Amino acid sequence: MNSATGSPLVGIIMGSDSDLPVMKDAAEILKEFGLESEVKVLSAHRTPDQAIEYAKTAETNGLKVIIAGAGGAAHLAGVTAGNTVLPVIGVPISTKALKGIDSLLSTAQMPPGVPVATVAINGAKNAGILAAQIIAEGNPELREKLRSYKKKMEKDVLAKTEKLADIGYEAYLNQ
Ligand code: RP5
Repeated sequence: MNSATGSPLVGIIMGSDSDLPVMKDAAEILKEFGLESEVKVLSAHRTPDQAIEYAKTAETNGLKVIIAGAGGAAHLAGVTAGNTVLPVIGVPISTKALKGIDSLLSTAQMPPGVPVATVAINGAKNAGILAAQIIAEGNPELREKLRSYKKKMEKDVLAKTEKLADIGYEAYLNQ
């Protein structure tokens, strides 16, 4: 939340509600870091006026980062980036026909001057973490939460490698 306005700092938008099972990962990880987000379905193709309006008003509405997910001819992140100076993180959504390669290329291959920070196909969790890292600039408490998150990942992996060494790979696979 923006402590001055009480409004969310991150906007999570997606081209269809069919993207929600992936995009919810961004909202969930942001919540883990204590950041509220607003979640909306807005399409660059089906609701172009509303998608552009959202991007144009995002800054005055108190948002700091926008995460935009779409699949196929995935133009939502790009159109959003073209209409705001806020950082835009693009999430290419996996597709039936081309497994999300179409989404990845159409999200990432932006023209010079209009960047979209593109994460992996279905990488909504990383989009949320990246948004938190952007917001953490000048926010030592949030920085600390991000540091602890990384520390926990390290601990978890080291515990796994220790167990693997203890019991061997065959027992590890059968556990
Ligand atoms: C894109 O088309 C959406 O982002 C979604 O990934 C894809 C399919 O949309 P639906 O037909 O499921 O609504 O615009």
